[in-house]
Amino acid sequence: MPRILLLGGTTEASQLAHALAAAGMDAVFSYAGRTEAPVAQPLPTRVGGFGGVAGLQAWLRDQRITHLVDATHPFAARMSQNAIAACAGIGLPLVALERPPWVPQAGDRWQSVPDIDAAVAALPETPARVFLAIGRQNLAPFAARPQHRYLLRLVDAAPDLPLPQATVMVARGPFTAEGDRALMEEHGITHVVAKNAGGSGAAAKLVAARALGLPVVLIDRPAMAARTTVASVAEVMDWIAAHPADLGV
Ligand code: 3Y8
Ligand code: NAP
Repeated sequence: MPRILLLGGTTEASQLAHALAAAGMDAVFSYAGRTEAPVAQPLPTRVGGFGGVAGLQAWLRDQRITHLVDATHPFAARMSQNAIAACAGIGLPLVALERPPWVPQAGDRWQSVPDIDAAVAALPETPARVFLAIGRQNLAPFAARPQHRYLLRLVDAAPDLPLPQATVMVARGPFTAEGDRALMEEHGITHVVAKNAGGSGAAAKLVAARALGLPVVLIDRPAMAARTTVASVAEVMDWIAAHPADLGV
């Protein structure tokens, strides 16, 4: 009987949680605890870190987990690397549910950059009005460019932000292109900075930027070690079926 750990925090993870619950599977959903009130899931849910690779391995053993599904965000690189190392160390099957990166379409004015620091360097010297829709964890490097007016969108209100000219919008995705276009027009946005998250939940600002003819600084996702990866909930369900739990070991 499979017992699955689902590392969540994305739209696809929530979709998979519903599929596992509907199938009556024995599964545990895991959040990092980054937000005050994460969306409730239809599975037993744990919140918080495991304590690195060793902590994850101990938890997997104690909980008699037979399969690990990593459905975390493409920028949750440390969690994914830890899952790869933990599962390799104890011979546990691992699959990643990962959405493909966004690719530019006609009308897109994207500048792809490898990381946050390159995104900061890509902004102009002259003061701009920047929609910084990358969450809260990576704001500090932008303090090197205090001349810009930043519009920040965060899941939870955050005290003492590192940016002198920042307007904060507290909102949780998924977002709509119409809503993001209105927001960007209202704030006279001249530049958008985003992570190449893929998926549908964060794509709205790219559609809005295209419609408004705005430049987008798009941060490539971090490199990831080799692992089995699928792109749909159905493929995860097939993978679980194709990897029966070792009987009694
Ligand atoms: C805690 C769980 C679901 C999952 C929904 C997806 C879509 C909406 C869009 C913008 C971009 C951003 C951010 C974003 C989106 C989905 C998905 C996605 C981007 C929640 C959630 C958790 C988090 C953590 C949060 C980070 C932040 C990133 C905001 C829940 C709502 C910018 C990523 O304030 C903070 O500290 C926020 C931290 C990590 C990135 C960062 O580095 O700051 N996600 N987001 C998860 C946990 O504790 O394990 O609270 O319900 C989940 C979702 N956020 O069930 O439908 O699948 O991508 N999340 C990015 O893509 O750039 C917002 O504003 O346009
Ligand atoms: P990260 O930097 O890769 O992970 C840092 C540490 O946080 C991990 O080593 C682990 O702690 C803990 N952690 C991360 N995800 C976890 C999970 N699902 N369950 C339990 N512990 C977790 O992660 P992050 O980028 O901060 O992302 C945190 C969460 O937000 C993830 O669930 C991710 O899917 C979600 N999210 C992130 C982004 C983003 O842009 N980064 C966007 C949308 C959603 P230990 O080492 O102690 O185990």
